[in-house]
Amino acid sequence: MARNVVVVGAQWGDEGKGKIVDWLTSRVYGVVRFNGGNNAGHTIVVNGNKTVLRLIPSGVMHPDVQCFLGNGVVLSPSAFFSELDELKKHGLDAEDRMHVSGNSALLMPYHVALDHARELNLGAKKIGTTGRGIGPAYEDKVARRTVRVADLYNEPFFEERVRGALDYHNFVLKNYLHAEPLDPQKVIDETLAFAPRLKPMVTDVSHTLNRLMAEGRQFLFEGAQGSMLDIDHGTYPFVTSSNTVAGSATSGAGVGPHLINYVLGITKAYCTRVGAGPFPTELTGEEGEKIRQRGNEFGAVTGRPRRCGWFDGAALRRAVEINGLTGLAVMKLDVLDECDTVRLGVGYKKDGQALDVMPYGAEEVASCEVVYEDFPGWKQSTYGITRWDDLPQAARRYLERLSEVAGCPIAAVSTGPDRAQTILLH
Ligand code: 2SA
Ligand code: MG
Repeated sequence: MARNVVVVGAQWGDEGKGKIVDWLTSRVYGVVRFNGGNNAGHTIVVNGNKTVLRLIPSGVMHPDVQCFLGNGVVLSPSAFFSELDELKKHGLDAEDRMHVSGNSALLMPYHVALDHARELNLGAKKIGTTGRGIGPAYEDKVARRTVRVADLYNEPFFEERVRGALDYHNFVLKNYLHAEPLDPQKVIDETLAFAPRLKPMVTDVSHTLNRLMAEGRQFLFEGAQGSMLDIDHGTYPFVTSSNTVAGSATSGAGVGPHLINYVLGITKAYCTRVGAGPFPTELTGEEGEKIRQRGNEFGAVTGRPRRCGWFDGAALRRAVEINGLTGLAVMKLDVLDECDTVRLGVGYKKDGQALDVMPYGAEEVASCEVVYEDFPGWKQSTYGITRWDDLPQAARRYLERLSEVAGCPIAAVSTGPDRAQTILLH
């Protein structure tokens, strides 16, 4: 595979990016996070102990790999350090391999308070956020009201900015959201307490990456969430608050698009979503429950059961276009092993019109009807298969059609959680 690779989720998140990133990391010098914050999550096993990575790039498991958090990330210092401490507790000290952009917006305690209060106020109309303050943190950044990592080292400026932001947010919390306001001094003191520990990691990530790439070092850009949660291209307003598409690897890390050589889209052989919003191929009955149990589909950060359904070709075609996917990694094929029939969404119908790509906007998507093609189940185990030719013929047919509908070649198929349980195609 090519030098610098961007890995993105091609669905609604939780496609299994962690496994692929971990697997590709052995070839690279560094792994870069460029969007989102501690709303991402995947479970890893460190020295036999299960732990969840949220903010720290999945590549951290490889002992020599450098980890970068680019300017596009919203950084909660408390979440960041508790994650580092958790890793350390399990025998992985990764602190000296962390590089954090001074331009990253800080995710502050008031962002978390706002996220919670808003969801409560929305009631039945809530987005189903992860409650980590991600939306409010990005809002502050775009409103030019935020504090950034580098501001921690200019205390008078930091204080003034936090007081200014809290003046505004406390008013909203108290009068509009009927929630408790926060004490500015407490927020300032608590956040500044993280500054000394963070200092050695603060870097000009953009310049560092450019320099190292010019020296021929290879990097992997690890996207968080999925394409259908992209703030612009996703099922708005049921989306996250950052751009999750591959293009944001460049703006969120400060490198040019010419430095990206391959865009790998991760998709499951079926589909899941957490939180509210349209999901045309959703299975609400027993069949969905079977996939949830077999696929262990529960959120890594919040533990929420994920909604499960069939593969959605119209959504994937959209993902192929908005990311410019070079190849697909199809994950968790084995979860479908026991299905009598496997259904593949090949497009939508809306008002009698055929659509081959998911339309924009939640309302539009919700009004679509899915067009399916049915495939006979293979009814045999694909678990752990490592060669394409060893797959049952029915499974190969299904995957070939999936690739055709998506409009993108399959680069890899995953048949189990282990690194080795992977079929490589090119
Ligand atoms: P937010 O918190 O503002 O980003 O939520 C907005 C929407 O984005 C969805 N979202 C996610 N969907 C799937 N996985 C995510 N990360 C965790 C994981 C989720 C978890 O990897 O398992 O543990 O529940 C993630 N992060 C955000 C979210 O559900 C909202 O629909
Ligand atoms: Mg996840």
